[in-house]
Amino acid sequence: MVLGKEYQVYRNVCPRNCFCTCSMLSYVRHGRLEKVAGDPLHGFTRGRLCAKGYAYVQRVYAPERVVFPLRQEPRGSGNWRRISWTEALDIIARKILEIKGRYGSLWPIALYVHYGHLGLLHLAVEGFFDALGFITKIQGNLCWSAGLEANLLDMGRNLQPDPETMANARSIIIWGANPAWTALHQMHFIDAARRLGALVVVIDPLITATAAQADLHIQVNPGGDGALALGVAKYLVEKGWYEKDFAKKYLLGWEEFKSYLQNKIKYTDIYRVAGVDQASIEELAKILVEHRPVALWKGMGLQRYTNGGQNIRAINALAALAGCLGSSGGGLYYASLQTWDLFNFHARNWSPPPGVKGEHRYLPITRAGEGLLAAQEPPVKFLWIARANPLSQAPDPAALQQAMSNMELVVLVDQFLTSTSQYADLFLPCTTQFEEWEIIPSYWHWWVAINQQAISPVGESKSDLEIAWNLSARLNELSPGSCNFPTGGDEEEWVAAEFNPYVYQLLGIKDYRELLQGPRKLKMPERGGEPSFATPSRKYELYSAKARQAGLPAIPVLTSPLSPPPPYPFRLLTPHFQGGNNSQFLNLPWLISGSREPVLRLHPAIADKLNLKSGDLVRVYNDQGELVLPVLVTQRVPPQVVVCYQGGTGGKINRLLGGVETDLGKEGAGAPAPAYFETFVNIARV
Ligand SMILES: Nc1nc2c(c(=O)[nH]1)N[C@H]1C(S)=C(S)[C@@H](COP(=O)(O)OP(=O)(O)OC[C@H]3O[C@@H](n4cnc5c(=O)[nH]c(N)nc54)[C@H](O)[C@@H]3O)O[C@H]1N2
Ligand SMILES: Nc1nc2c(c(=O)[nH]1)N[C@H]1C(S)=C(S)[C@@H](COP(=O)(O)OP(=O)(O)OC[C@H]3O[C@@H](n4cnc5c(=O)[nH]c(N)nc54)[C@H](O)[C@@H]3O)O[C@H]1N2
Ligand code: SF4
Ligand SMILES: [Mo]
Repeated sequence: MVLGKEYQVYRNVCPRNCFCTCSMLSYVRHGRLEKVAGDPLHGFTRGRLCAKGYAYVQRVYAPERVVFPLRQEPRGSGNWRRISWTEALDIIARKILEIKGRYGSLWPIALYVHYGHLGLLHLAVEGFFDALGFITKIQGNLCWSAGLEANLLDMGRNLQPDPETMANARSIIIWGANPAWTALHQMHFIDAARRLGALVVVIDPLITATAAQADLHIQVNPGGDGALALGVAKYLVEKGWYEKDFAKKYLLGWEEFKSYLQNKIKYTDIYRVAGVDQASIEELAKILVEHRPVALWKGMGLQRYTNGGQNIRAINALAALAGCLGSSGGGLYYASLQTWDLFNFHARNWSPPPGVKGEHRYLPITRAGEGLLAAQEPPVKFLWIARANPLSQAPDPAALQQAMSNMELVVLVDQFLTSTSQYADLFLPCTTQFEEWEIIPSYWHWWVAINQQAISPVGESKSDLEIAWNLSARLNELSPGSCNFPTGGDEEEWVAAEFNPYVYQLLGIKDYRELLQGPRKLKMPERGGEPSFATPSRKYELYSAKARQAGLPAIPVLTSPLSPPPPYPFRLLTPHFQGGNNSQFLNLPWLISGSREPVLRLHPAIADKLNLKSGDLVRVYNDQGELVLPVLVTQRVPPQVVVCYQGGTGGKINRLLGGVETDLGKEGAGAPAPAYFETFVNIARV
């Protein structure tokens, strides 16, 4: 704690699922959070936050924030009444024990967690259920698994260079990401490179805020990126412009891939799938060769297809040929899991009581609703949802809603009555980051900051960790020895328990408390300029035996996304929105005032055909469902596509999404992710 003139100033961290993981200073007076600011000692975010970050005071004290446990009777009625924590925990503990007695198994108990908060202590929810026994788990994530698996197949891990070094690149290829909205602070390093003469290329079907600032924008067809990457690779090979020494030394399957490029794919197919011409292929090839080092960033938007994983593999292969790997200042970016895996995961790693044997039952997240409905012997009767708003964010929410309707007890831990709360029985209010201790690593940059408690919990809210302790205590009162999770503790001590000598060494500190003086940057081990791979062959695997065993193409090959079926001619893209973070923030006045959402963006040619102007209402529909939205006519969207940013419709847009899955994602995440952008709709004036 630092004493300011009038305020007490604390260090907090934004725990949202965001590349930036900003360190923030919170200003507290008379026990009340009055303002937040960026932390100037954080080298990546450099004293700044995004608009959402500055709005946190509104979030903490939002009139609609729920700060007491509630019970809804009957489920779906909206008839919520306040209950005590004692009553809430008693209902839950008794239900767990009763189910266990009835079925002789904990499989009727299901857990759905996601990325609503990225703190390590929040993983206590998983730790608690593991300490209880073997349950049903919703497996995988709704986010990035296709790209993660593609990287694992090719390179054996998900490492990336320090994103601050992007400032030293001479060209930056932003492929299917929109950092001007989704990774705001990375723009500083991109701009720094530009000031030194770097070229910025954006590859995106939409003219995004990032594309609008680029030197070159390639408006690829949705799902056509693999084709584009292979086209550029083919051209590099034909010209002899690829990295020959690198290919010889590091590429497994090089001859096979080279022969594929030279003899098996035709430019005409590439142009058709990618929607680009030869001039764009040559221009990109020249930039890769003439503006080195090249930083190539694969965004998450581009992998949300049935061929998303293959497209990432093709882009990786192009990066390998173009000398991108291991180059100083350049490199391949997607996610940094090496900075994540360093911690102890003390809160998550708990085992069942001694003598309890078995295994968890897993249901893939892409079809969670269907899976929960279909699960038998024993069926699922109890669902705990934390850090997740699946009725807004998951595909096919109708199936999940139905599954929730069939449960005996649904518990939701959140701060607001979200779309998902409609089908919950019990609402347990949780704290915000200002009301708890936490440690929140980044999946992008190399900084680590501490989150200290700045104010008392608002109302009766509790952290997810404290809820887990309290529930374990009640369970053990009712049935001693039934849960192996601790029944109490000190949050700050649990922060300390996440550290180990290696993290301390990388941070250059001896004690976590030193982080109260300011964030520190991890000194990740140098890779000595030599690229290294963690694949079975220890090489970059253009040819992946693992992929082949899984029934997938062994080398990156030309693949197409789905085509629109005749009744639904428009592809619906639902990427991430500037003013929200998934379903969060769009309830706060500052962010609502700056937002036009929800709208359906469409091209003037479609508007002309349907005689629509901005503001007119349309029905957007397909076999899954329908929804009425105002249109926004814009040249920024190509004619075959309509766009509605996700999160802004309270989940209604995801009612149009089915259970289509990405091609990759099982390895690492346990299940593929939804292929969100393989959704087709029609529109009609209302
Ligand atoms: N159509 C479409 N859908 C998508 C996507 C898309 O591109 N298009 N993207 C997908 C992606 S990439 C992602 S990551 C998912 C995100 O899906 P989710 O992770 O489910 O969504 P969020 O809205 O980030 O967070 C869920 C909830 O966590 C709550 N929360 C915040 N802090 C805490 C806490 O401390 N404890 C608890 N228990 N809860 C807390 C928030 O209030 C919020 O209601 O959405 C996916 N959905
Ligand atoms: N403001 C804000 N920031 C966020 C989030 C948020 O909701 N709002 N969410 C966070 C989370 S959970 C995530 S996963 C990340 C996501 O952040 P990003 O990696 O930026 O991913 P998306 O927003 O899904 O999509 C990025 C771009 O991909 C484009 N795209 C769609 N299809 C294709 C394609 O076939 N090829 C190519 N080349 N491009 C395509 C979209 O038009 C979009 O502009 O952002 C994080 N940061
Ligand atoms: S949402 Fe992202 S950019 Fe905004 S304050 Fe949080 S971590 Fe920073
Ligand atoms: Mo995500």
